[in-house]
Amino acid sequence: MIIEESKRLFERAQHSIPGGVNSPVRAFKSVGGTPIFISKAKGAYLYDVDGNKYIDFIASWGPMILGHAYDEVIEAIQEQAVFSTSYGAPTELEIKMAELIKSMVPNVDLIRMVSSGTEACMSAIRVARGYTGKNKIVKFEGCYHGHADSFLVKAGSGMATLNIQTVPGVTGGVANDTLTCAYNDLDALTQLVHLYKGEIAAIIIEPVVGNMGCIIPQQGFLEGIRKICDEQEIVFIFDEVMTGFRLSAGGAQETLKVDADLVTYGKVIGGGMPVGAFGGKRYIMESVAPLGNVYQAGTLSGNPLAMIAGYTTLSILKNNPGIYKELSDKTTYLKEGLNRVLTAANIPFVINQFGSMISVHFSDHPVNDFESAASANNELFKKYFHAMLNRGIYLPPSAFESWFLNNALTYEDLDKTILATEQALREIL
Ligand code: KE4
Repeated sequence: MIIEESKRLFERAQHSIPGGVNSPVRAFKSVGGTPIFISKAKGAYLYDVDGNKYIDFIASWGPMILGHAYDEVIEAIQEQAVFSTSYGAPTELEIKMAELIKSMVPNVDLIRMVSSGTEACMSAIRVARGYTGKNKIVKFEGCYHGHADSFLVKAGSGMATLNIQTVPGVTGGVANDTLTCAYNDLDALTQLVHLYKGEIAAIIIEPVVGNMGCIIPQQGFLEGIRKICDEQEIVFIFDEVMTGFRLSAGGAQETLKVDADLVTYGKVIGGGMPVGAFGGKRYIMESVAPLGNVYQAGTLSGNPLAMIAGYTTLSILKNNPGIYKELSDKTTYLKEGLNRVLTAANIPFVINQFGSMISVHFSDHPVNDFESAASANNELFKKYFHAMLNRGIYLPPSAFESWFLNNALTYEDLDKTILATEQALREIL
């Protein structure tokens, strides 16, 4: 693969942008090599600045569930743009968006638009603290809820990728109010909640994890947290930035049949434009300004261009629920093919899949929490990543990320990915 122009651009970028990228996971720092600079994308394919074509398994880290440059979405953005890109005043489009979301997901009476998943999660935590009058939150090791200070404690995604365990600039005061516990360990959580009885405002979780690779909640885990939150008057927050509108129209609440008190969204909700949202039960959301005193705001929140991209994307998903079965079937087909070639290579591996989320771990043990994800052979993953990239398959550049399928992928693309894996394993083992 010739990537001379990407190399030139990466060198130039580092003179003006920290690390040459606007988000650390894009820098290939954990897998090594030069990040690929993209020139355009269509459907399931990315095209880099050297003219190379890739089958895309990142989908912009989740948003591009319909595939890139989906005609209806692009046309909607083009039509809206001529009426200006932002007003800073309410519009009917924001009401339609809120009503559409409420028609798709359970337990959301009121919802507030923001511009990123970080903002959504940061705001949800503040609402939980303001509503309960309690300070501490619980997050799970390896889960990632964006880069707000409270969450940068034993987080996944880029922090795990770069092995950053504590972040300079996050004060001890903030970190002390963030308690952590291993994912899938209900006993440890029960003890933690007992130890801090009366102090915990919220428990926030990725109901299906994407930021340690894909990790699935064990039977009874989420239900057990729901029970603890009911008994201890703790706000249960589902961070559905990844799972929302991806696992099903109703997201993880619908798919896993567990109710959250507050839910956060991002990624798919904006169809690739900057949109996040937090919402939930009216008696909690009524704390949010200007109704209540929990202040939260945003210049570009609900701007018409982002709204029309999200509204069009969600409408397509709502009106074509078969997309979810198509995506899940394609992911299962991919899993079965990868399972076949990885078994034939006679190496330890685990494939975790849930709906259209999937990850491959070179591990001789189950991967069901951060410790087991971190103890996999991630050096081998780095070699696998590059061997696949050189064959035109663009995987997430980290073992601590879920792969995301988009519905523009064909079974021929999946066969190419399975064959590339077989060839890559011959090369690297
Ligand atoms: P953003 O602020 O990046 O829109 O969303 C933060 C966030 C919150 N919650 C979950 C479950 C998330 O996965 C994310 C962001 N995910 C990462 C990838 N794992 C975004 C990619 C990046 O950081 O560039």
